[in-house]
Amino acid sequence: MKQLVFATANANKVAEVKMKLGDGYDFLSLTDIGCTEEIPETTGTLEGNALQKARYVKDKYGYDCFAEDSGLEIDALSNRPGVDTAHYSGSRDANANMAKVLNELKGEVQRNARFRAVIALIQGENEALFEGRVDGWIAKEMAGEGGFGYDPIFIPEDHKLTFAQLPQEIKKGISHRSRAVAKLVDHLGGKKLNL
Ligand code: ITT
Repeated sequence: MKQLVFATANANKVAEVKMKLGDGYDFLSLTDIGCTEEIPETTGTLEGNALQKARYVKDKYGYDCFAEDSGLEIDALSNRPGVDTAHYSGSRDANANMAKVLNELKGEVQRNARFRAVIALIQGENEALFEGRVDGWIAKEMAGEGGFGYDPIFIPEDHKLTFAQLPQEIKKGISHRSRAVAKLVDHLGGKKLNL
């Protein structure tokens, strides 16, 4: 069975992708290959960062792999936090990050936003990118306990509740990550990954 590394240190991403995929490839985590250092993300775009993470693993460890970079883009904030989503407040604390966004949008009626995910896949010499997005808007306050990151303040279109309030099965069906992963699976010839 072909081996493929998912180059992420974010256990929530692994859990969400796991829910989405079945068997077909032998999936390895960064821990499995002994990669415990922080992988640089310095390019300034989701596409660039996803490729940077995947290339790092391919170059340093030799494995075929895929990496994902994702972010929240808010229209009224000129698409911020974008690549800075993970540490927008200066830390990775989700409550502090959401509080900063809510504060910046105080009194703002135009609250349109989207989550975007870009997956970079490297197999041998070949590189490919897959994008997924979900449109929605930013709630007035945090609500819900499910999910992770900014889920308590993101209401996906066609819904009235945040990603943290909605059943995770619903998030799985429409999320930016699920949509990008669906394209990845298609590209791999419909073969599913064994996570
Ligand atoms: P890796 O780089 O190791 O994959 P990371 O958490 O640093 O993990 P990113 O640089 O891609 O990942 O940052 C994306 C951030 O966007 C993430 O930390 C969350 O704060 C937020 N985010 C991404 N997907 C999300 C989702 O489905 N729900 C809520 N927040 C999300």
